[in-house]
Amino acid sequence: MTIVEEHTPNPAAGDEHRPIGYGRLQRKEDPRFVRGKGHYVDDIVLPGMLHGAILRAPVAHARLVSIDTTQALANPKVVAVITGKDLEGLGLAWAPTLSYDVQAVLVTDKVRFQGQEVAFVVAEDRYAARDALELIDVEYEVLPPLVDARKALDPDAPVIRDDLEGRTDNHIFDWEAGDAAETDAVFASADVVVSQEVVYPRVHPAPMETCGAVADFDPIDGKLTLYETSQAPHAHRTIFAMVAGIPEQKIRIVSPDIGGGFGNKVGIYPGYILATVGSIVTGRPVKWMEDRSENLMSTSFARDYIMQGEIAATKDGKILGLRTNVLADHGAFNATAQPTKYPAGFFHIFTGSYDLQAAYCKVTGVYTNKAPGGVAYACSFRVTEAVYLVERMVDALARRLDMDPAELRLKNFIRPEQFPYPNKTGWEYDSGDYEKTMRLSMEIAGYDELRREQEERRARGELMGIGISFFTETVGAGPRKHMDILGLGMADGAELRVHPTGKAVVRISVQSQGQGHETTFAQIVSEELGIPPEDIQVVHGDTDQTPFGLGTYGSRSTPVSGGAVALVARKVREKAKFIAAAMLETRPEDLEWEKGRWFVKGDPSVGKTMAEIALGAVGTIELPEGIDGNLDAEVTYDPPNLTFPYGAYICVVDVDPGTGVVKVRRFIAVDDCGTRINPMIIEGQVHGGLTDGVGMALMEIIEFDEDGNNLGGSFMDYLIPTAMEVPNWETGYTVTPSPHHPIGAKGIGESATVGSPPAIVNAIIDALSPLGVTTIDMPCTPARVWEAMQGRATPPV
Ligand code: MCN
Ligand code: CUN
Repeated sequence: MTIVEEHTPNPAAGDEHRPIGYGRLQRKEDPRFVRGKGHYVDDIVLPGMLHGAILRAPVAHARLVSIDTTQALANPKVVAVITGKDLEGLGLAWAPTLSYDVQAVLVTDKVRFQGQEVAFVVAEDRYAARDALELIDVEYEVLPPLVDARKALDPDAPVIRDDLEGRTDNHIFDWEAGDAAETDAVFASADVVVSQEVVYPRVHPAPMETCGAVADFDPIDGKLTLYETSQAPHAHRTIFAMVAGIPEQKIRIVSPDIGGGFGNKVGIYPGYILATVGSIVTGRPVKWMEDRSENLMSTSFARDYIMQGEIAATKDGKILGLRTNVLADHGAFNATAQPTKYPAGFFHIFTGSYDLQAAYCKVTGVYTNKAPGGVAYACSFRVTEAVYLVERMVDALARRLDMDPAELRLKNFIRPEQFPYPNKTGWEYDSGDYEKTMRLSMEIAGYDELRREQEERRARGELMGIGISFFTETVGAGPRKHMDILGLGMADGAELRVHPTGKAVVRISVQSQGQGHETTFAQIVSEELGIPPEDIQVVHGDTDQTPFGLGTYGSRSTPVSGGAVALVARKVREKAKFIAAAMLETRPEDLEWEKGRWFVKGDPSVGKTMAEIALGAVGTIELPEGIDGNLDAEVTYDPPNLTFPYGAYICVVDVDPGTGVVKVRRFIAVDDCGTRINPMIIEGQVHGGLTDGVGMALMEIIEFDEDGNNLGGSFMDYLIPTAMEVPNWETGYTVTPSPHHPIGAKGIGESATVGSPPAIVNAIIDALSPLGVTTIDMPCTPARVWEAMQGRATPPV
């Protein structure tokens, strides 16, 4: 692993002791994780706890004729069986999705995807619950399934959502961004137009820990404690209160340690609601935990975008415009988690990192007989699809113009002086120096040398490819006037208290699934207050203990909650100034701050440290008017804009001419996420994301056969990468702070997943180009690569 340090820490300046940026502070959470002492939902065992299991539909589309639960109920270990009819009685058969659609909690009328929830058994143990599923007798009338989005709008397509009044087709929405007429004019004036269909297949985030919940409803005081695998506990609580009618103060949602989320744990699944109903009905706690197949077949998928891309340019390689028409397969219920204003997420960042004259996109969403959810899998709200499209199109253009793809990108980048840059579809990019990052990545790769090596190998008949991707992301949703989930605006709270002994606790509204928040958020407070990170406890994941906020997804924790934490620390610092002034019997305006202490201007020896002030705050001195005796503060941070991290990725592949097996030989990733809080954690995020990228580019896909059967329902079929398939990552970085973020940080959690697939696929196409290959769809399995090498499935560009 190579890390090219852009600026080397300078120990003489005390850099390595600074909490932010330089120090490779070890993660505070790891001592418990590496010893197997993490505390996950499935570790929770409550007195008298029962276990729930879900009966799932074996077919994709069918009318429910009847359910007979008599035999299951006769089993002595079974405590309750809940069906859609029972939920109808409670008004809970359907629940709102995060996109203002509704989803069946349990089927009442019709099965709409394979694996859909049909009944819920509550039993004394997990095995009894599972076994009892087989005792439920269900009669289905099978209907023709629709699993091909391209056929969803055909007049003879089966109508999936006949539950929605007046619905006669499978159309969900049409959404557009950019100026169509202006884009048409630019395309008409261009020397070159390249068109290509680019498909991002359905994939699944597949976190190590599946989804689950333990519901504990106390019938005496009416309080529901719900332990859940949730990336957004506060949003879940509010939505639960609205849907279930339980008063919000009587709901406590706890998300303990989470074994990976990757977007899979943003939504509210029927299982969470069923565990709750199970607990209310039985008066005992109920645990429900998915198995792997349930997770892969029934919870939030990602992508499933069919994109018709067009790029226009002058003959010397100045890109003029981009145009695209997208068919978005949303499955049986529109349940994508994204801001209401943006049914296609942030896909309209598809103008990428380039200075264009015009751009236009249209996205059409359709229903199919597939599991709902969507967006999830380190996607930054569809930025993944956008980046994949533009980076594939730029490479296609380079091939058409016979230009080097790096040179073409360098020629078209938005220049540093153009920031803040308003793009053609409505975003304002905050900051960037793309050329610098691209050149650093080329330097680490030894780009020119690689091209020479490629020529030599080609002469010997070897298939070596070099692929580039340069991406810009939109992460850190808010501001809340533009971004919401079900009307809840995207902002985050933080509460900070410095205890009398100078130790601190910061309470945040976002939720780690492995990203290391307990460490990095302590580092932010430490940077602002001078308290060592190990003396700062970060509390998250419990709605009874933390302030309201919208949670973790779209790499928004650092951009939004990180901003809140920096600001709340500054507020505490300000309050400390007044207390210090009282202690020093001077005026606050006569004090000056240096790391960890307020001192008298011009007399640095007279001052008070944070710990002294904290003790003073609860002591006996007379405090100034308006200052109460606690060193604490709270804020809600509504960010003025998103942050726009970016990166330059270069991938080198070798394709075996005999088998079509792709080997990723090298991968160079240079990221810019603004101010870097913890370089080690950032590197870990990048390594993980790059591994995701190898998975999606080479092996991951959820496919369906024509009967609607999900063919990716286990890890035997849905392949994920192992150490065998990944190279030794070579990472580097540049630092271009966000001008509007309190500490200049941008998000990093999804960058590598977003940025790496196009680099890998571009490298594969580059490797195969001597054979006339111009396009290939993911995943580039040996079979698909082989097909392409035989000249099939690859239309001319
Ligand atoms: N960080 C930093 N300096 C920066 C930016 C980030 O040190 N300039 C640190 C953060 O403080 C945090 C980590 O890097 O500890 C990731 O931060 P951020 O980019 O803010 O992303 P979030 O914390 O909001 O995490 C969400 C993001 C998403 S949306 C997915 S999907 C994903 C990802 O994180 N899921 C993950 N990375 C994951 N990593 C793990 N281990 N598990 C998941 O489920
Ligand atoms: Cu889209 S996956 Mo992350 O935003 O939780």
